[in-house]
Amino acid sequence: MNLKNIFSIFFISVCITGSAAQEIPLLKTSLVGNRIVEFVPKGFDKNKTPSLILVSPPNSKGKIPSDWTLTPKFTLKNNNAGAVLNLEGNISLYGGGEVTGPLLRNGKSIKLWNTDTGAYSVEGGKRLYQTHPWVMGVRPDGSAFGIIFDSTWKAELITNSNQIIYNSEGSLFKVYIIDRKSPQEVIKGLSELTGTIKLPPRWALGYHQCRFSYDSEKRVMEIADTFREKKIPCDVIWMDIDYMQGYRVFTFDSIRFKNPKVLNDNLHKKGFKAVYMIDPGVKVDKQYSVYNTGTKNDVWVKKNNGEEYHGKVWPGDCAFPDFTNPSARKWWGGLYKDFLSTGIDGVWNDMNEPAVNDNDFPEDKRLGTMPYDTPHKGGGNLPQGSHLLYHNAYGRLMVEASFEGILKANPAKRPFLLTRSNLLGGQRYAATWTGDNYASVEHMKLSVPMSLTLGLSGQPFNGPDIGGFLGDTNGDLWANWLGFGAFMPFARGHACAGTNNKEPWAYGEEIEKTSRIALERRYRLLPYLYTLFYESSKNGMPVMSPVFFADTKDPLLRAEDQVFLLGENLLVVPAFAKEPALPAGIWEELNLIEGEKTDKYQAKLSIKGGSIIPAGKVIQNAGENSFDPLSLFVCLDADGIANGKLYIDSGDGFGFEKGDYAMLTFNAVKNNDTVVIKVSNAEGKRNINEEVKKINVTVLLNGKTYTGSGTLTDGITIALK
Ligand code: NBV
Repeated sequence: MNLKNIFSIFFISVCITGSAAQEIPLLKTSLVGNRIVEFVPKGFDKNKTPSLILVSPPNSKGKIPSDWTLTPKFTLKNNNAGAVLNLEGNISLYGGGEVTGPLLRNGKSIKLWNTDTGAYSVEGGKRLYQTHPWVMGVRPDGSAFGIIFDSTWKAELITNSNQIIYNSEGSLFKVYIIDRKSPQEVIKGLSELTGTIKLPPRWALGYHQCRFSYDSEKRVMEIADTFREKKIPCDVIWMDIDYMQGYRVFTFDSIRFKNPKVLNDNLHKKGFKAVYMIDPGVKVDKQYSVYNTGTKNDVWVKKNNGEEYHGKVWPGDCAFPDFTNPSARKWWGGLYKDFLSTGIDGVWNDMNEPAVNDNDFPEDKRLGTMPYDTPHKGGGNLPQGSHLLYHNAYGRLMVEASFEGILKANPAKRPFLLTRSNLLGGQRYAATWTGDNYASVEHMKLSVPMSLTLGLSGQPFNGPDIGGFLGDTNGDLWANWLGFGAFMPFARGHACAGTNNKEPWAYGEEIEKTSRIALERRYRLLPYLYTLFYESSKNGMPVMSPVFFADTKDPLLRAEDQVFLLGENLLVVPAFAKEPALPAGIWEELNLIEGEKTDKYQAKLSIKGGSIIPAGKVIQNAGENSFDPLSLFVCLDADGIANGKLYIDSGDGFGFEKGDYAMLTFNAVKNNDTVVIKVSNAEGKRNINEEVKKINVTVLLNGKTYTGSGTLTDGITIALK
């Protein structure tokens, strides 16, 4: 070993631990995808650190490219494995999944230990509900790389400007590095390893209204009726824990939610869907069938002495399914059949860090979850292991079980599942929201980088509790938040028990009008949004992207996290944004709804030169026909050309997998004083002649608009005068 090596080992050791750590040599390095390399340290044992992040173990695909430069160093200190990637040059760092703080992650550290953290208060916001051991680096030339630490052990992730450090409290793990020409290509690589979202039902892209809790069937219908009376678009009403009988999961309160089938039918008649909460904790109650069948099927997490582990949650003492065990997952999934047969459309898995209330323990004994040495059974590909290994995967394994059960119960429908806890790769099973935020301007602003970072960490289907969950919300905060929250991938208003009413009409007439405009704008853009979700389900690209995606070489955009892009062609500038760094080039303001321009709360929207954005008409829920007529907004590039896409299918079910969809492509070319727009039905077998009859086109050019209309087949010519 030469002096240089000795120095580097010493340097790594001191940087990681403050005291000496042993460097572990590499056992194997293989190319496992297009510029994706797998690194396996000597001594790695999949029975100690199973992979729960990747879709499946990747196969070796030939030689590592000769220009490959990135190699992690593995370390072990007191049997705790770590890895470090040394960085050269000026690298912008992103990722880490669910994080507080800015989009640009240089000089940050987070704790990977899923935690119920109201108002993001635990450890100053460094520890949240989810685990994403993933960092992406973007070089000055716009090329990028990403690193996955394939481990679920309790850990810390440090993103220094010259090093990415991952220190776990468990055994050795594999590392994957993707090194490609752009951040977009790196995100695609992440999805090649960890999977993509499944295409959600179209209704899930509408606006969702929630509260902890709408506490009776009557109250739920009052809320639903008010949306329709006031003509404020909305697709979903959510049932939080109060619908349950004494907080027992899979039951309904015998007085206040006596007839869930009737309630759900009534909601459906008015064009709403119903989503209900299910927590992992099952009340220990020998009169309760879920507890009894769980016991019979031997599904509960047990302590080292073989007794059932019990922890307090809403219903009091609870037993917890051991989701590491395939038969426990199957049993859990099976519970959804009867439950969903009441007409429930979607499911919300909460408290699945898992969160346990141990406030009656002495302060130094409080963990907020199971003791770390609690054993989990494993089974199938998963070894037996401690809670320290499986805690960060508990929510992810729960949503796998829920997803499979929901799909089995309703095989002809696309599952919609929302989860609070998850793991990198868990986007394969569930959408997410950013937990219990606070009704403050600070948390409103924070919701943008939080959502962006989740999108850069493989989870495009996410959003915050719009308006803020904890604390009272005033009209000004609500309107500001909804003004841009209406363009986030998951758009749901939510409120904690004991706080003020937070529906769009709760703050008086002016804010009600603002809310209607904001949501009408979202609903007009549903065709574009749905197309983005379809593409994301294919290639893993975020739906909501950072503005540096518009020009990956522009250093001024790297830290911008007030404004964001929807897809790559629509810029959203929230009303709160102060001197944001905006991408250069042609961007034309897009107006969709009368009155939006003079409303101080609405985000400003602009279309990128060279693109065509498809839009629908204002509808009250996503089940209505949006394309009567279809609108196209055209913004030409400097050469007078623009292109766009529109994905159309039935909105639910799996017909699209057999070709029942249409992918339209639009192409606009300017010749002297006219713009000619051609539509082609590029992919799919769906006949859309009845759905899309008339097309209205608006060309946006130098701040002016030119309009005209046509049909699918004729092509459209717009005169620029
Ligand atoms: O089920 C009640 C709440 C829910 O509304 C919220 O969205 C979750 O994040 N839940 C947490 C339990 C505790 C709330 C104080």
